Amino acid sequence: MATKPTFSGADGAGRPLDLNGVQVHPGRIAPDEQAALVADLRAVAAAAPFFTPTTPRGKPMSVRMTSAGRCGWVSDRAGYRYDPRHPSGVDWPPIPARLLALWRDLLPASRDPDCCLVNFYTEGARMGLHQDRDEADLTQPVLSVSLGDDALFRVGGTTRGGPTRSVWLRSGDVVVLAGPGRMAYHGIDRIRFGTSALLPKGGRINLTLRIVT
Ligand code: MD6
Ligand code: FE
Repeated sequence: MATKPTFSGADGAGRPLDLNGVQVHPGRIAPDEQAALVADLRAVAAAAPFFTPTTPRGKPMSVRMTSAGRCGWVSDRAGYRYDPRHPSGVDWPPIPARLLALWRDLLPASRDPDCCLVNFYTEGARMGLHQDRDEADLTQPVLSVSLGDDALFRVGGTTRGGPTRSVWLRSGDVVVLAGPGRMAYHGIDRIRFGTSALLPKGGRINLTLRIVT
């Protein structure tokens, strides 16, 4: 059973929204800061180019990925894991300072993240319902930033198959998975391609900051 999607800002811009313990902060990042983040990410992608991960069964994922920080997320025939290097063998570039500042602002009690995953969605890309559980300490929060086109974000509970709620994430929205929401199932059902002018060729970028080690 899924309820009708709401808009992230439906409760009034800036007021956090709670979906099964998952916090959505609508419009947390101002437009000029979003543009600066995109410039930071161009530098990340120049050092560590986007690649198409494959599932352990060999199926290419619809999302392209890269990472920044001490480790990055990779997936191939050997399985899902964090790895200290990009598939090409180079180190991942550092996490942009602007993202560390955002993390410290929203999560002052946590130590700094050591990994930033960068997911790129073009038209038709999606991400199936999943839990974030590849990190060593599952009590540490995960923070995500949405940039570019609108995305339909679905959040369930901590078991698969239960009721879910959906919300449209827009450019500049921040999502925090912490406390009771840390192990909630979540995913992206679809992208509304061309809804944002932030990325010149359209699409959506999602950044997730985590403490992996
Ligand atoms: C996405 N987000 O927004 C997918 N994971 O493209 C995630 O998988 C996610 O938004 C952990 C914490 C926050 C998230
Ligand atoms: Fe996730």
